[in-house]
Amino acid sequence: MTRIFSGVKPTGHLTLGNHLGAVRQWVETDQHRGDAIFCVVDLHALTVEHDPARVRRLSRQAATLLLAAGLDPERCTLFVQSHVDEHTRLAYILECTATDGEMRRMIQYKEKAARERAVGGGVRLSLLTYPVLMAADILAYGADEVPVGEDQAQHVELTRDLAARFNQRYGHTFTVPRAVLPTVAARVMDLQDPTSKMGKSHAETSGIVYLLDEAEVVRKKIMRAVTDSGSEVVYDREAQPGVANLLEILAACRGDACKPADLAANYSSYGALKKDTADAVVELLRPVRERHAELCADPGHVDEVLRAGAERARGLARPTVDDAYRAIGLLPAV
Ligand code: AQP
Repeated sequence: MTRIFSGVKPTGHLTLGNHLGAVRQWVETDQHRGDAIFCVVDLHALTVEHDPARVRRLSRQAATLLLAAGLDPERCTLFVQSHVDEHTRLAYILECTATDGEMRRMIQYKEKAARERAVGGGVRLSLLTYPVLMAADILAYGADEVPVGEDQAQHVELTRDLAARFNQRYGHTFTVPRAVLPTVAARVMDLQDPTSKMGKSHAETSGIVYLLDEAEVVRKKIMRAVTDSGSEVVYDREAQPGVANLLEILAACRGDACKPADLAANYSSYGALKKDTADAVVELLRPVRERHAELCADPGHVDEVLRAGAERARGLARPTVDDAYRAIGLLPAV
């Protein structure tokens, strides 16, 4: 059975980008077709300036939202990264396999380090090494596939390199995984700045649709989306990034067979496109918000899902991590 692993980090409230780029595939496809493991990767949220109480709150909210979006604990494993020590145990071993040059080439590191420097903060060492922890998250479970948005593809590529290098040096230990990107909306852009990714930790929030935004807020944000200087609706990511972003969002809401370029032919004005996109997003998110409210009324259920998920995850990860310790030359504990 295909083993699937992916995660979401509690650095902010989950966005439409997280949903269309990753979570929806987990819910609609991945949990039905393989042994799917999903994780709230809370350790990754400590790599930038953070508020401890907020990270704790957002970790619970992320887990609750994943269940609200439709992850079914009978069909998949859901847990919090810091509840399973194997991730950090393996990360150190992989740090001994990676080079600092590889880490410094990571696009997210360059962007986030620049952001931290711009606000006068130091850059945490963990921001540099975070892709190695992500590799450990994936390799500990022998994942074959990693369903992610486009922004994470480079990190999965690094994971593949590290797994292959370790196997070649120390003997076959890890499955070499592959990234699986959605066919549309692999990179949902900010509605106010359609040349930047819609990111949950961005300070300026008017271009970001959050899964928990009220319907009216969602409508307002989409109706005010920056469009382009022409008036024709065409799908061209370079020349018309704002319109292309709306077409991708609408196509993704309508389903896999729907293509942004085909949709463009139905519109002669930006206003009509925005209205249909707003309607589609509101309908997509309505059940998620409703289910989230129900789950918030039953926190014991979420706790139990996370406890059982961590227990299963530990059992799966431990043998692989023990193998890696032995292979790299560490004396097994007796
Ligand atoms: N804008 C996006 N479009 C498509 N997919 C996206 N993802 C994130 N943003 C978009 C995908 O969502 C999954 C979970 O993301 P993450 O929690 O690992 O965070 P991230 O990739 O670093 O992006 P965020 O959500 O914008 O967080 P911050 O602002 O903290 O960097 C991943 O599969 C990701 O590709």
